[in-house]
Amino acid sequence: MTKENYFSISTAIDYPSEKFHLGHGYEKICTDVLARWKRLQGFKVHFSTGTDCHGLKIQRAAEKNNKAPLEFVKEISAGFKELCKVLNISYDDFIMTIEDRHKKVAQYIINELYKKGEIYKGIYKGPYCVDCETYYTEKDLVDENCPIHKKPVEKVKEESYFFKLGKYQEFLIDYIIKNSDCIWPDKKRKEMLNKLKEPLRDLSISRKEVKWGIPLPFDKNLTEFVWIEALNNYLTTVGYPDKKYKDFWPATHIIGTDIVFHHTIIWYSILKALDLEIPKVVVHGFINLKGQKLSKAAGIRIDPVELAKNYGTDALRYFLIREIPFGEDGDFSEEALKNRINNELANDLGNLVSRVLTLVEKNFKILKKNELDKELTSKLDLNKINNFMEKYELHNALSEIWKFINEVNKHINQEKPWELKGKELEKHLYTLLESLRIISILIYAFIPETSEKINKQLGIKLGLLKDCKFGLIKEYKVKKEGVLFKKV
Ligand code: ME8
Repeated sequence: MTKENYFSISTAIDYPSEKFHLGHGYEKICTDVLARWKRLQGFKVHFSTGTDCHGLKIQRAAEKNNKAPLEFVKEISAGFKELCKVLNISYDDFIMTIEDRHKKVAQYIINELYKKGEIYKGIYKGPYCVDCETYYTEKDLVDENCPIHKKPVEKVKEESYFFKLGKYQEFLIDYIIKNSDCIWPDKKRKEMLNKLKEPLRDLSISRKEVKWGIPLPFDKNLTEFVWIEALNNYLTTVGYPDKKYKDFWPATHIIGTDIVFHHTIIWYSILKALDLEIPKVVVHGFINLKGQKLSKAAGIRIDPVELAKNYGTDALRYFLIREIPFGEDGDFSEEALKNRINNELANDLGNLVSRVLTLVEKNFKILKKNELDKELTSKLDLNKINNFMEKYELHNALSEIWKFINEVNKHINQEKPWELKGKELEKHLYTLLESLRIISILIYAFIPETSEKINKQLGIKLGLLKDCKFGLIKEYKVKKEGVLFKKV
């Protein structure tokens, strides 16, 4: 395999300061869909996720729970791992930043920057929001509060090391203008270019008072600022600085709207300073509940594990991707979830599979390859689906797949195969089985368990996207099993 066949994708690493919520689940599902789609395209994929274990926010959360930070982050991180399992997230690496491999990489990177003269010592004075683990200027504040959390900030004044972020202003503007697809969606790219109209300040990268962190290799009394350390996780998981990291670098980072600055302006500058390639940053929207931000403090929390247990993992995955246009904020509603399960999953897809398999089982032990019904096969527009996926329009890709599912349903209603006999029936049913096989490939990235169930009933193995051609299977021996989706 050449480098062109490798693809690396990551989610943000979550703060294990409290239990996960639906927003975390949503990000993992979107990333999983993209990772599985790349595998279907034949890529060798590296997909990483994990938890961001250090810093003041975690240190305080552990104290509040009367736990040592290490014990605390291990416990909460186990919950995030369980979340991945329940949501059927096909990650290759789950990193916790307390691991030795990460400590080594983080210390190596900051030391390289120090040796290159990118870091100097000074005094940091200014507001800091612990919830965001972010330094602000007085100008950033809204009514003296953090612009994101709307809570009072802390005033920090301490000896600190600084990364020469300001020096990268021109590079960033030039890079982000020239690489029009480095940040998706484009409105986020423009937002970052707008931020770059203001002069960038150098960035404090160490904390004196925070003991729960990775010590600076060149000044062991200080710990590394958690954001800089956390961003390094993306290099840890691909094995940097060992040469083999190059196969999987640069990665594509999937993140939420609140951390674009960190992943572009800060991360791009660090990578440039290290002479490393710049990753692509893909930004999804936020999930709200009745227009309100999910927040434990305000009692607005939706548990994705509970939803998956009540409605099924695939139903939840399908709903989130289909309902919320990727890149936009969206509202969660249980009513809308139920509607989509009943109509699109149980009726459109579930009934289709059940109808076709019943007809085949009733009429044939083995159904051999046959002439195709061109009227139906011409209804599938693979290019359109592929193009939507390339443009990160996941909701439109799903909707286009469903268009085909409904074309197949319509075709059955019109042709009434239960009235056909002999050659005509064989031709008709073979085309229907081939349609189900292709549908099972196309839905795999979104609802993998359902795809596997369909394949099992068809008596075949899951194919790749290149197998989405009608007429590939020589003979079918189907075995119908229970319903795919129960109505709710
Ligand atoms: O930001 N809807 O961790 P985090 C959708 N540790 N996505 C949401 C969301 C919501 N309601 N709430 C949060 C951090 N997210 C850092 C990342 S990466 C080097 C360090 C997303 O636990 C959020 O945008 O606060 C982020 O991408 C991810 O969940 C983790 O958020």
